[in-house]
Amino acid sequence: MAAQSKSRAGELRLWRNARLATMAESSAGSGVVEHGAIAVRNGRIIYAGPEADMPAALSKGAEATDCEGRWITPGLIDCHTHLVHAGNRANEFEMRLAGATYEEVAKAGGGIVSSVTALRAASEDELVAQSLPRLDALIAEGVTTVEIKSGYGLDLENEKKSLRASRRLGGERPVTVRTTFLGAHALPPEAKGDKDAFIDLVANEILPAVAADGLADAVDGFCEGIAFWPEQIARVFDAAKAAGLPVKLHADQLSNLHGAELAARYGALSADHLEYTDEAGAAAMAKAGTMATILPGAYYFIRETKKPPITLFRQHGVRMAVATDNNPGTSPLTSLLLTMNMAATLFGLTVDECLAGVTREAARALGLLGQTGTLEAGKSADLAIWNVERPAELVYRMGFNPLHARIWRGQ
Ligand code: DI6
Ligand code: FE
Repeated sequence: MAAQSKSRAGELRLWRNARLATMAESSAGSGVVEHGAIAVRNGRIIYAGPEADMPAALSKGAEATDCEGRWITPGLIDCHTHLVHAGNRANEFEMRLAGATYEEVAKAGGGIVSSVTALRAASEDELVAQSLPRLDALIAEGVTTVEIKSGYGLDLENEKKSLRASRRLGGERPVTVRTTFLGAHALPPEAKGDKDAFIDLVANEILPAVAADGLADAVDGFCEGIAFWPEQIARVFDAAKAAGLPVKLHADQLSNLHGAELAARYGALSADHLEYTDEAGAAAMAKAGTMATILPGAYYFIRETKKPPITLFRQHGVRMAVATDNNPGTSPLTSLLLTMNMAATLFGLTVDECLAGVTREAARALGLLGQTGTLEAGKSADLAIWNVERPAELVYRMGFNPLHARIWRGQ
């Protein structure tokens, strides 16, 4: 990797003597190429396949890197995070370990509202500074694309601040950031218990303003008894449609409010969590092409016992992505590698499902499959190069990072 500093965007670059897990849809399993090479020009893959079959013209004059037999996967994609937040809730964690209930924690000023208070008090610069170490932890494990939600601002000014901070993170580091507006996340204190009035504010004022400023790539909501009812989420989704933004949903995490069907009805990119989703929900998602985003970190951290219906998703052909759900309350997790291990160990996903879940399927869940997520000609050269004997090791280990190098858009 010595020649990296000399490279320029317009130059032809080559990674050779590598083993590839292309994750291409057309291939079986992980799309393994044993003696592989990847050629890149202007930040795009122009060839990925057997080194012996590569057109000779592609290697002429190329700046070549000998990968010494290492594995290359697509750069990892974390398609569901609340990474931009202020402070943390370790105190709440400690209280719960000491036996406090959620209500007691909430009464002591804990819960989601404490994160809202902290975010409102933080400047945009502080938010960026506090969020960078979390982003860096993801990047250190080969992440090249990350989705970041708002939802701790809960008024126009603070939601915009949160989304601007997310966009800025993409300028601070070599990583693709996609932002999601999650105004319907929780009820802020000033709403005084009036969920309908707050949803009106989100749908009629905050969302259109955020969309007009180009601050959001998608719209999300939290459909749950402790958050918002399906009819309320539907009003937010109608506003998203009017603004031309795709939707996704926190659905059926703690109870079955038929969030999966709601997401499907709106043609959502994904429905996420899904622990309490039933067969009708899985069938509706399959029919609509709405994906499942599996979030084992939150399941683990809140010690949930009901698992998402993975078998039903497979039977109905619902595609599955896997993500950290990084957030201060229910998933303070910044390792996509550990998340894969959890998805396999806790939910029984196969190695191929885990790897696809953080690459190809995560790209699909963000509407980015045309740009990234697999090692195929035409895509952005987002690569992760690993010191492993086989890709299964990426899922198998816990708390070990075998990343050798990470390439984002060819650099
Ligand atoms: N589901 C969750 O698990 C988190 N948000 C959501 O919609 C919780 C976020 C928090 O407690 O801060
Ligand atoms: Fe979440």
